[in-house]
Amino acid sequence: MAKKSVYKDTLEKNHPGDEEFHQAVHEVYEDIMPTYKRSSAYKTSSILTQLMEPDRILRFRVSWQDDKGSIQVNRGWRVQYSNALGAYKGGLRFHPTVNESILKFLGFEQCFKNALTGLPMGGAKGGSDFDPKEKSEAEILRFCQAFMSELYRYIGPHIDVPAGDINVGAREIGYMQGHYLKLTNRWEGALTGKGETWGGSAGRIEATGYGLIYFLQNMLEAHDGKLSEKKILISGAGNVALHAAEKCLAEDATVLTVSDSGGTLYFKDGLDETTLKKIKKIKLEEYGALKDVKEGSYKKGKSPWDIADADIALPCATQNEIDKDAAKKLVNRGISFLAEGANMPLTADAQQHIISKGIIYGPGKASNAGGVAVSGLERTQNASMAPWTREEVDEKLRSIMADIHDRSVEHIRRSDGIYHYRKGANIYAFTKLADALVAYGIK
Ligand code: NDP
Ligand code: 2IT
Repeated sequence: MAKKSVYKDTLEKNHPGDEEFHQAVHEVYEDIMPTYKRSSAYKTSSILTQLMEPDRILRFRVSWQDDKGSIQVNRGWRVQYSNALGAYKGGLRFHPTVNESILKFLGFEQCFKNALTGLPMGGAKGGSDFDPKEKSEAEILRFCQAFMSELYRYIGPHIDVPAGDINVGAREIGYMQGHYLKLTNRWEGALTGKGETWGGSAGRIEATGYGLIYFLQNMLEAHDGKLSEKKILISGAGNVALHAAEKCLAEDATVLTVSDSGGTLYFKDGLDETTLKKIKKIKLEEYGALKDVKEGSYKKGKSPWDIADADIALPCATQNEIDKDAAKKLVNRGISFLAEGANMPLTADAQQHIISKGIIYGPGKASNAGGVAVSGLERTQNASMAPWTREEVDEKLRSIMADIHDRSVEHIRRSDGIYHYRKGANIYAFTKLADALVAYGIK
């Protein structure tokens, strides 16, 4: 009879059908099992079972009035996953696909990512199945206020500090911060990703994309490579993707693609700065679509991996956007490095495939941690009532990403000349979380 897994049955029993959550847990537990098994304290403290169960999940109804005067009802959540290493911290996502499985996977990942930053932050995620597409400004404002009317009870600078994620950017954070002020009358750092003139950190908007490129540069350097003149496929055309593209151009790399839910925009000779500015305006300020961009050639329904050969892939859209077939395409396109801007953009099969083919792989919990790291710096600035300059923040971001790179290789050796960053990052973060839980006795 097959040996029983120490955690799989509990995962099935307590989180039935939560595919994305199972996927995230399996990936981590596969890597950390030898570390876990070596420690009797981890076993006595039931660390695997503790980490599989969020501290709490808050779910609430969000009723709001549309422009026609009708009441619309959405579901809202905050998964406060673990505050073992600091107050709960993580983004809010507004997307019709949002459900508890996705938020649990994101909350779980966030605990490990935040541990890697070295800043005192626990992990959380939240959001709603609200679809902002085709909604008016007034509807977005009313929805954000209705959402905060529930969420404000559960957050605060020492409890839980939300930020943005898919479809939650500076505009939505502004509407929620305004309503938090109205409801609590307290000016405090209860949200990050605020605008620079109203309490936000310089550089937070760019931080995930820029941080991704800093991490990639560390990966390249560790393998005797460099970024300049490399050809890059980027998926997504949101906050993370477009700021990653911006930093690539600044480093003389060639960006061949960006994409959105409609298709991919391909630039045979590389995206230029003027066009990138136009795309940023259309996607980030006007909430438009890539199909309306005049420059480049638009490939409806296609992914970047369907289109061109390149050296590096940066998936920056959403979870599981790359399945095994797409991973095979990436291998055939000659990709030698892949760093994740999105959270879990590769299915388990896809990860296995690219790792087995020797592609050097930067897992999101390490490579996209720059956003939450600068959120951590925003909290410090809010708490000390002293803002820092863009240069100071950028220098700190570069140094945090270099530290995350080093932490991701601290517990591993090169195999066939390359680092298996996923394993190293998982072991480092797991050890930090597990040691805290052991130290607390029982929590
Ligand atoms: P945005 O909302 O700014 O952009 C998301 C982009 O991905 C858009 O181009 C969107 O297309 C596309 N997209 C989203 N969902 C889908 C889907 N189901 N299918 C196809 N395309 C999709 O979000 P962000 O850039 O902030 O986030 C992107 C990823 O990065 C997410 O995985 C997020 O969790 C992760 N992340 C974000 C951080 C942050 O600080 N913002 C930090 C760390 C990770 P369209 O415009 O057509 O909807
Ligand atoms: O996935 C992420 O790390 C984020 N969406 C950012 C979280 C944050 O608190 O800045």
